[in-house]
Amino acid sequence: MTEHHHEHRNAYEPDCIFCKIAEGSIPSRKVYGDDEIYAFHDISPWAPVHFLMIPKRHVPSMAQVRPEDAGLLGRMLALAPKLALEQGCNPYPEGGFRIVINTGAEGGQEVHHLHLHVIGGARPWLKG
Ligand code: DGP
Repeated sequence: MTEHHHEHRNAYEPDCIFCKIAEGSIPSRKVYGDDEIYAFHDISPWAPVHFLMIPKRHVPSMAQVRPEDAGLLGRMLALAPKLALEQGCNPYPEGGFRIVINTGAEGGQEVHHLHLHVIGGARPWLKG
């Protein structure tokens, strides 16, 4: 992937796999969808519950987030607990979940379309 793709925040990036998942041209196991947010099961889960939440609009990472994105990010975070319970996470406080946003190479980001990992259903695990 070139710098071009890391910097641009167009509505749709044709080379982005999560843009294709959001529009349905790459299949995924849907958890949730609305006008601006899509959620789907991670293809290689780290725990019994592991889904990803993405903005449908292409934002490469947290590094490109702007003040005008605060509402969208807030809606994603506010939605996560409801989806986590629906997907089988146990209730707080005995259960719960973890939300992870890998950002950039040193943050462990592999797919350059902003995504929240929502992970639970078991005691702590770490990636890798
Ligand atoms: P990250 O390292 O935060 O960029 O994690 C990317 C995650 O995306 C990783 O856990 C695997 C998942 N993933 C990658 N490609 C696909 C795909 O085509 N479909 C699904 N469902 N998940 C994918």
